[in-house]
Amino acid sequence: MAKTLLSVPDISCEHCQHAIEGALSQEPGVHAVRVDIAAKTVSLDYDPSILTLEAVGRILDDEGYTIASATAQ
Ligand SMILES: [Cu+2]
Repeated sequence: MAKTLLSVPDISCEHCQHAIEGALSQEPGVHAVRVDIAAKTVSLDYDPSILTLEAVGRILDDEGYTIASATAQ
């Protein structure tokens, strides 16, 4: 299990929160995903043997969001 904090500057409202949480929460390997609208961050608990950060980046890209940085927690 890994925890990472993703900085996603495009997050601006509840729509963004629901889009990102909805897309990631159904992904195999994701244990928990929490969007903080004010901080513009995504807190992600995931299994790196199932899901890579590169794959997370592509999923967010499909939703229209770009990860600015990822910090392991
Ligand atoms: Cu939004």
